[in-house]
Amino acid sequence: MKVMVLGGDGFCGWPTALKLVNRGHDVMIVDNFSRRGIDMELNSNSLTRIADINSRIDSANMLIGPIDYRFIDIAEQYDEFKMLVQQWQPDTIVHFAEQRAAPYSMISQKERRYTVDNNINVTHNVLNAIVDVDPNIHLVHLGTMGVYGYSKDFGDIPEGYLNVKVNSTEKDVDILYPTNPGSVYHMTKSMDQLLFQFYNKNWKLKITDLHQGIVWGTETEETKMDPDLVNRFDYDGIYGTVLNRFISQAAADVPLTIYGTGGQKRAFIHIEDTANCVSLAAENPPTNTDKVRIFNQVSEVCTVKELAEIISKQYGGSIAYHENPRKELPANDLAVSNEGLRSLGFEPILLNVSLIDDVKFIAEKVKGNLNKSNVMTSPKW
Ligand code: USQ
Repeated sequence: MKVMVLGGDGFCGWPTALKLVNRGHDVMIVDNFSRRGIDMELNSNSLTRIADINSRIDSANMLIGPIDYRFIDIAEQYDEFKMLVQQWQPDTIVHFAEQRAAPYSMISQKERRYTVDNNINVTHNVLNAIVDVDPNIHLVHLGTMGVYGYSKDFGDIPEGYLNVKVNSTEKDVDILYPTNPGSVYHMTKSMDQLLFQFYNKNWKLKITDLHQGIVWGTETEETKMDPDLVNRFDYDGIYGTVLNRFISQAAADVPLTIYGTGGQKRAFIHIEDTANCVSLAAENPPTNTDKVRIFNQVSEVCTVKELAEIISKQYGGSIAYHENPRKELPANDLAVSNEGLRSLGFEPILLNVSLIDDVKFIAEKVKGNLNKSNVMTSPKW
């Protein structure tokens, strides 16, 4: 299969592109390196050293299989992107090309507008290129659990659609789950859903939207193969996700930073599973186009406090409670279905001490790169 991976230089995109190559697919990465640019803008850095794209591509071609890349800013360069799709003729487009940090999207009007302009334009341009070039291309999009909000107000979180009974007609219908985003970033993923719904209704596009939980870990089978294939590891207050932050904090003797009570329950997934789940979704396109196919890409749920306690018990680090910079429930219950991906063969990797040990090992090796002044950089909203 020919798979185009948009945003294939990023934290989830790169290991997924490598996984797809390793599973025998022909891969083309399209990226504008905005994530690398934001590192410079924020004066932040990946804990691991990440090779430039040419070295990454050379190493992957030598050790794994056929992979190429093109520099295109899809939000701004529609014609160039459409021409590439026309020339390269992908069977599947995997779309990671969005600004993905909630804190970044809440810094100021500049970042709020960038996040909306970039994310919505990229999604809309990709949909248009598919309509214009070949409506049979399967689009696999990386969405987020954050579109649902994090509560049990409507019971366990289903996969995209909520079954409701309409009072006036007493009919049962499936509606797109009412969105409840907690940041401008999460709001853009909620808006993506409407774009998908319309393009599916009007042009019968084949779309899979993967609502992913919080990713942890940094390495996959493929990124371990060569220093030039190493993945990023964010620890800062803007791009670092909570468990990776705790692990790197424990390695660098920084007290673990719980925001608020730590009662926030979230869904988690290991980076290896991200790559595997996207591959499964790409290899098993929807068999009908009656509606957008939505899967929850998550392994398990856990509170922030539980995570901190696991890390602190294992590695002896202390815990510090900080005033929560975010507007979110101080504590919540959450239960999530992941039946769709399981039905395709997904067997989740669960949080376990040996895996956390692996990540801690890396964090230990590179802890010299941790800039303590980047740990508490989240904006308040
Ligand atoms: N948190 C802490 N301490 C920290 C950092 C975070 O207590 O040092 C708490 C936050 O307040 C929040 C939870 O941990 O309640 C998760 O925060 P996070 O920064 O790990 O994750 P989030 O901002 O929700 O975003 C991440 C990814 C995003 C993805 C989302 C999936 O950056 O791309 O869409 O996870 S989900 O959270 O399921 O919506």
